[in-house]
Amino acid sequence: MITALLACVATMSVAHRPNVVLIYIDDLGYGDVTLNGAQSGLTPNVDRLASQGLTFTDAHCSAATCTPSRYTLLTGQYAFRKKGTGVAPGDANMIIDPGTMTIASALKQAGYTTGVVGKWHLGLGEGPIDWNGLITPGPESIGFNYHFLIPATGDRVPTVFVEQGRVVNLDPSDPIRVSYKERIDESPSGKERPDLLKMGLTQGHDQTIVNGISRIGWMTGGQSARWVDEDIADTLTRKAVSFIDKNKGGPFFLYFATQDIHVPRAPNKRFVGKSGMGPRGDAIVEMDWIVGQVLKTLDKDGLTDKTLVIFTSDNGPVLDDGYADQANELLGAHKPAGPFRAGKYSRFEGGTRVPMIVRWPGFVKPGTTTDALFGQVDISRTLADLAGVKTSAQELPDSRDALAALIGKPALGREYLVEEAGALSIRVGDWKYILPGSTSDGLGPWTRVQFGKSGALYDVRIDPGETTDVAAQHPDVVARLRALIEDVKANIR
Ligand code: NG6
Ligand code: CA
Repeated sequence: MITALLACVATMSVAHRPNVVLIYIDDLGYGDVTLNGAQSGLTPNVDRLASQGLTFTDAHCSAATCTPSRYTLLTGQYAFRKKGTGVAPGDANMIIDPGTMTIASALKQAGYTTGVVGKWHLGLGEGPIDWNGLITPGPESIGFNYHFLIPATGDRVPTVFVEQGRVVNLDPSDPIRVSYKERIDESPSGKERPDLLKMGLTQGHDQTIVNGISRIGWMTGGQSARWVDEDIADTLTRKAVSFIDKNKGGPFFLYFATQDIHVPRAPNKRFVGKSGMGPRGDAIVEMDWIVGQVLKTLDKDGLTDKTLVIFTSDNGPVLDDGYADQANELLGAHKPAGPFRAGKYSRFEGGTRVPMIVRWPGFVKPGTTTDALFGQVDISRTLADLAGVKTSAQELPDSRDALAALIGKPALGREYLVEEAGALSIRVGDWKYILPGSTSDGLGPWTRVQFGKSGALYDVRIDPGETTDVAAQHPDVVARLRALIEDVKANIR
């Protein structure tokens, strides 16, 4: 009797405290995976994950660029409530205040071992950062037991990894200095010596050259610590796999944020030429390999059945993002945003509607699809509640428990969802309303569209590509959605 009871309690706690692996891809568009229309064979591992899990057709990241999207993901607070959450420079200070409740600190409270591997882009330290000493506060101050980071992005200095607060492979006799204000680098810049570059530029990215690729920002020293872009996927994957192996006793939370498929797109030579679409497509193939390695590790460690895997992206797709890597020229029939308009940087659906798959054997029915409106803002509270952590209303303030939607139980999804790209738009059911102003259009930051004083209204069910503005026909809907945006901005609902 007692044994049966204990067994039952044990099953429950396993059920309610699954390991969690959150695979967060950078700049991956809705249409960049085969299951959403990309060429067959491009993403076999993502397809496998989908065949074992639940695919979302209407899931959204919280903003159309990296920093605000990640800020919201981790803190459950809309980035527009917090100053300084725009795309962060490589020497930005910690944007999330130490001690803030996050997915990591919530799960840590529940007894999880927590780790982040990959792109951070949420700032580090406090005041001028000394890259040669212990860099703190960092992820440890918001609940991560372990971190191995790209501090900002692949295209921003410093081009080094930071593990547990220290630059990896740093030779103390060759200290690192970083500046985003003045030139400190005496070696030729990307602007001066384009002939030294293996990848040309279209915009920006013309300062310090590292590994034949020029970057945003100035950096000197740290030669032995500088990464080789073509090896980043291997390095990050090794770290993620070893975190899983070490913590297989569980429960653990791994936030694995890839550099792929962000610029500079420099996949390992194993993947070069594999997509027929040049570096951007090959980076998708590399990204898919990474996913495969994670799934393989879970299988090998016997963790597949006890692990909730979430696969998604931080913002929509972009083609030319500042490097001349032929993303446009070699695109062919591929549609990075699927049927949706625009991509990264945009308030159109392509900016935030991203691929999302959830796998959790026994709880999520394999090979299913949901059209529920889902916002990544809800991931933090959903996981905290799942782990049984009590949080106050001030913590994870904009995040709601969306477990039913996350595991594909009949659920309506969010009744409204805000989409941030500087200014806001909102989805309510099939309505999509964009406030007056302008936003980026197309698959890059280069072209913009200006809205009239009523903004723009679309019915995304019949017009997923947001081609026909029906604001003039529905002034009542415009007024209602506009008021709702104002209310969300002013109040925590
Ligand atoms: C832009 C960069 C772009 C990319 C982006 C951030 C230029 C011209 N463009 O400023 O390349 O780094 O910032 O992308 O420098 S994100 O996905 O991290 O938000
Ligand atoms: Ca991004």
